Amino acid sequence: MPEAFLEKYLRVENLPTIWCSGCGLGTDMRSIVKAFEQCELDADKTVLVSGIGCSSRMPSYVDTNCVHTTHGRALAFATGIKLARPDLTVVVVMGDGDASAIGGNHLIHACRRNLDMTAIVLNNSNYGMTSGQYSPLTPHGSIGTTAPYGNAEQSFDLCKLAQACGATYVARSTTFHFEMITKQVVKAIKHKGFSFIEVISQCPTYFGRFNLIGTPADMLIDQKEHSIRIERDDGTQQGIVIGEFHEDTELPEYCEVYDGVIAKAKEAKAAKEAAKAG
Ligand SMILES: Cc1ncc(C[n+]2csc(CCOP(=O)(O)OP(=O)(O)O)c2C)c(N)n1
Ligand code: SF4
Repeated sequence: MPEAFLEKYLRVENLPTIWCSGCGLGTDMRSIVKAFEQCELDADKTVLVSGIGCSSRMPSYVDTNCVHTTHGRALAFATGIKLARPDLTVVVVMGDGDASAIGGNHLIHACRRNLDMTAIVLNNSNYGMTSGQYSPLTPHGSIGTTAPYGNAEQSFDLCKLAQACGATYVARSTTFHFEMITKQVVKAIKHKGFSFIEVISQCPTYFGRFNLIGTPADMLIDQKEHSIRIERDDGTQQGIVIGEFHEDTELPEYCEVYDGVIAKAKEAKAAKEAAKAG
């Protein structure tokens, strides 16, 4: 018998998921919908938007309004939804390839606009759905189908990018730290502005297997052992820094700024018409 919050926010009739055994995405989804429950979200006033990829299958299982869009374009769709209906809670889930490669430019501009939405990147270090090609977030030297002798490129810190581009809430967690995911998603949903969360998630089928990390449980232990909480990060250790990196509650939210622009345009039009009339 699933827990009550799962029945409330999941299409239980669509379970089990298509995700491989030991994939992090099931745990990530549970943590995300637990946050929905803690925020007491009205499912009819919530929209979950995704691109294409393993992680982007999440809207098939979440029982809110859902939009499964094109690869790399989830944030563009979400922007349209939020501008048309600012009253809705908009949450976007993307894969690392989706968000940082084909959708990288959308991410930059969504961050700088500070629209009130929550963007969650489920970073499994590769293109899972298309069988393990390297993505911009695949660690240097790792093996992938397109990097059989080791990834020659350097990966980069997506949280630092999001913060530099203007996201007003930025955090990172891992699937191992599943309660931290919920905590951060609650914070992000309640935050008025663009929230960005990266979750390091295991893909045992491709990334784990190619890189000989071991079982899915070994991958979770790896996440645990390589994580450094932001409070204990002195910059000298190698690993995944997790926690809340940035929160700005002062920067105005885009829909509100845009309402101001519309009001000014209407005033200018009325003044012009009045001047014309006499
Ligand atoms: C425009 C476009 N380009 C490429 C594809 C093929 N494609 C489908 S899923 C995917 C990769 C998904 O990887 P990622 O975004 O990291 O998500 P994951 O599957 O790892 O969760 C690609 C390249 C597509 N569907 N549409
Ligand atoms: S391919 Fe990887 S990311 Fe996709 S469902 Fe399987 S384990 Fe998960």
